[in-house]
Amino acid sequence: MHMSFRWYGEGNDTVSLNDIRQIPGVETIVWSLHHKQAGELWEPEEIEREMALITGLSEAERKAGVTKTFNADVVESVNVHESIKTGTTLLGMSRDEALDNYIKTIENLGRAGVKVVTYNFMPVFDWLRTEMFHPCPDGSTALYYDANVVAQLTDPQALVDETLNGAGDLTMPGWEPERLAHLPEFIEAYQGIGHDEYYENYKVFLDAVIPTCEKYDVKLAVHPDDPAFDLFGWPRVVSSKEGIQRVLDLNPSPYNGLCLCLGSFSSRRGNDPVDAVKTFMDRIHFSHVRNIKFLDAAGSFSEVGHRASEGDVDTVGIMKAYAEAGYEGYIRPDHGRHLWGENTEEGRPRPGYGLYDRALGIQYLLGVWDSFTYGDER
Ligand code: CS2
Ligand code: MN
Repeated sequence: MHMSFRWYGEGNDTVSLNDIRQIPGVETIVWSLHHKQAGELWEPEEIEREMALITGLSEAERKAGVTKTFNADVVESVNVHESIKTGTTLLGMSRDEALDNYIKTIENLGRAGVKVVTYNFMPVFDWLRTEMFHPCPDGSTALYYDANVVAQLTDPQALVDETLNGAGDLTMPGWEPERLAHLPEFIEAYQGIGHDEYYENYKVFLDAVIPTCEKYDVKLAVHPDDPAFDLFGWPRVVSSKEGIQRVLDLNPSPYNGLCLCLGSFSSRRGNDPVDAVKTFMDRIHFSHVRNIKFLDAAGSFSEVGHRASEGDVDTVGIMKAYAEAGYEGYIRPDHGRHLWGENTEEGRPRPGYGLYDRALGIQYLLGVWDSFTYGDER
């Protein structure tokens, strides 16, 4: 197993590579070219530049005697253009053009040595929360989902206007103001697309991309829907055990795999994360391990610390299942709470992506892992 940490890049993250270096056990930096829009081609030079930054050391670090380095094996995410998900031409891009750019991007990443490419297949938006800095009982803040608020809203624009106080304050990926400006076009493009049609479009994507993944040894890893149920009447198809199985069956190549995010998966009542790990082990290339706590019958939840007893996700059972299977893929803690001065007005981190709670999460996950593997790996 390779422990990893997500980093948003120089000047784009409140956490530095040097901070991450000091967290015991981190081998891999999970990265992306965050300025790229869905559908855009990633050029070899920009890929190499970012990877060199991640895998190298600065002059100052070298002088100070630092020797620990990272690999840049995992990309999260290369986002999928809406034309691919809807099977139409959207925002001036045809499905074929978007597929072509995706395929070339995989080739460029593979040539540069990247092993896993994560993506999601959620309609229009990435993850959704109703609050980014919700106060927790211990004085920290965390990402929060109020199911009652969402239930009262009929369309995403209302969520933006009424709950998130206007697009200017949005910090969720996929909810950028430029994207929201096209909401009417998205709504129209998704007319008539139910779950079956969506799986068909998904298959077109996989069948187009997987041969290149095989050729360049890049494993494709889908992140479950977050939260794991339909929103605004749009189909979400990576939300349950059955849905995931269907996605894996769309293209049976082992390169068609999962970034199994157990926090996202567990947001759907009845989903069993430990069972999912055991069931899909052979196709899990990357995994996010984190915890959430349900707050009411409607399914509202708060994100909580990684320890199993903090919430409803059995993070010990998850790590035990990985350890017993001799899992050789990548794991990262996912969102953390904001601690120890991270939740002040000045210098707030990207929601969920502060340093401290993710560092604590790593130490917990590694502690659990070691308790099941100690002796085997020495
Ligand atoms: C991530 C997702 O921050 C997060 O919640 O887990 O944004 C994830 O990176 C994407 O859905 C994968 O494409
Ligand atoms: Mn995740």
